[in-house]
Amino acid sequence: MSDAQPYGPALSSVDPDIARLIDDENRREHETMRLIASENYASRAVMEATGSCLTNKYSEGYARKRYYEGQQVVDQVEELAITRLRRLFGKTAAAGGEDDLHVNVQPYSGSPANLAVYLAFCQPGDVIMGLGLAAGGHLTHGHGVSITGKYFKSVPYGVRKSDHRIDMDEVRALAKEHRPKLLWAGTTAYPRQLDWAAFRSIADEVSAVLVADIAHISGLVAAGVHPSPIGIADVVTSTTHKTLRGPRGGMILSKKAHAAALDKAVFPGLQGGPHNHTTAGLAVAALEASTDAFVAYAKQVVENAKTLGEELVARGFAVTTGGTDNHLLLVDVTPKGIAGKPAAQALDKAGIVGNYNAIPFDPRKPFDPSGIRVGTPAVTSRGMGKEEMRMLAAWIDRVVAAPTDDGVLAKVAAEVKELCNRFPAPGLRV
Ligand code: DSN
Repeated sequence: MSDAQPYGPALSSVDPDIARLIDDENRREHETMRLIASENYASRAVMEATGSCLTNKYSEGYARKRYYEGQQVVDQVEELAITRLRRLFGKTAAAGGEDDLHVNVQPYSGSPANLAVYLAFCQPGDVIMGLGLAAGGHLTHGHGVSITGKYFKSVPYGVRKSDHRIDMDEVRALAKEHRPKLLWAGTTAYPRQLDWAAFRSIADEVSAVLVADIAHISGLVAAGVHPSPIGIADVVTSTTHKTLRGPRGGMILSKKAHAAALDKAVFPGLQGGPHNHTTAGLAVAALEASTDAFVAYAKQVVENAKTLGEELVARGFAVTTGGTDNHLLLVDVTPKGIAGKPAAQALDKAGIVGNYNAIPFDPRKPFDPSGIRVGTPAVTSRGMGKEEMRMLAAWIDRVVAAPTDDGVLAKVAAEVKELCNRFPAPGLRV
């Protein structure tokens, strides 16, 4: 069956334009150092599952309780994904293990997963708290431009000016003053570990629901490289495609007491039919993440980020908090006489793809900030290590020193491509 050719004409003959664009993207992903901290390379196995006939099936409801017939196979796919994720994350639990772990694999991505949490626990106007976007938080943790900042009363907490770390004393003081219904613990641009126990005790003091959003670090948590909030937070949300290296999707893991409310919030509260092809890809990713090879990968992600940080600091860059405990670095490039946006744009031309990013207390505007965010999940998936991180830091240094010199950018791009040719990326056609 798996050796059979798909029935019907190939994409390249039906739609040569899209086929060509996919080829172009395949080439771009192969030839560049991908440093966007939220990106990765899903394996060929994950992509095969994601690009399968499961995309054809509607399955509103949950396994064994659907609103459409024909669920003989899809129920098994969803149950297998859940079983694997409960095992994977259950073993990281501080308490309760997999026995007190409920998993919903249906959220379309991280933002819908987070919206489902609001729907399950909050009423419009309720107070919620999360790390402010400018300090490294996520839009859906209450930012003003997000529905979560419009429908709820958002009280953001920040990081300390002295060391750019989350100020748990401030979190406690704000929580006691504002009595949030929900307390978010989660980040998108924060290079340090989160203290789940400290968040738990603050949530308990004010009777808040504690939600850990581990979208960026779920692969590190699964591998035991970052402390786990499972068994500590009431609810844990995540995307599935970042360090976890699965398909583009979302999931919610919670204590069993919250299972019914969260399931109801995802469907029928927020979504229609689940994306079964994504669920299958997630099941494959959970299997892959349960291997020793994945644990070694996750350790190397952190090692690579540390090495890259040290090498950048040695070259005169300012790295917020002085380094990293996880997969990313927030780098203030202004000491090198350049702002974040032109630096990121010049690096992109040189085949080094990150994103410009505000640093905490950034004196510059969000569209033209002081920093860049770089992460090591994708380059580590290619098998790159310490030596390649040293080369990367040297290239970054050369590029920011000559951001408008097309000759320098082209030379670095050629060297980057040469290195990338030696490290084929999972899932890509070579
Ligand atoms: N867009 C993701 C990131 O880059 O961090 C967060 O959702």
